[in-house]
Amino acid sequence: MAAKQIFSLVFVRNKSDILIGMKKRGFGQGKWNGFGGKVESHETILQGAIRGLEEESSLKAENLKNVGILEFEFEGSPTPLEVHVFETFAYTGTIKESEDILPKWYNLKDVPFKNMWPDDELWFPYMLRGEFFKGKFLYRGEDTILKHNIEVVDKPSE
Ligand code: 8OG
Repeated sequence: MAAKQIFSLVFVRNKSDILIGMKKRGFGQGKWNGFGGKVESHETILQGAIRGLEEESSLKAENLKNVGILEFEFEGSPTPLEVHVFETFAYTGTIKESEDILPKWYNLKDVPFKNMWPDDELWFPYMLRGEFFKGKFLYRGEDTILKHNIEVVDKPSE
């Protein structure tokens, strides 16, 4: 199996709402998701998360908190993805649409799970409860989960 690819995924929150973005092109096109992307080899995961949020929304995060880890395998692909999920309630800047992403606030009661990665609906409740989670998913294509497991684990030390 090839080395994992490391990704960041950042959600900006307030008490009742969450900021997500519609991916306009590339991997995950047409889906609402948090912000982020591949972590570069010269940066820490946290630095990658801060950069990914800024590139895709123009917001600068303060106090990013790691809330969970997701592992994805795709049938037929030798390279698993490891996605480090963060949230922040504190940020500066003004939200801007980028070439790749259209950002939008959603009330937590109206999160558009039907137009998101299918795994999100399964682990969002852990994030919203503040339980550090570790999820593993085996996908067929971008729409079918063949196998999954989610558990609450101790948060790794930073
Ligand atoms: O750079 P790019 O936007 O292509 O990075 C992909 C982003 O999508 C990155 O933030 C990690 C995230 N991501 C996956 N798979 C899944 C998934 O199943 N659910 C969610 N919510 N995000 C995912 O790569």
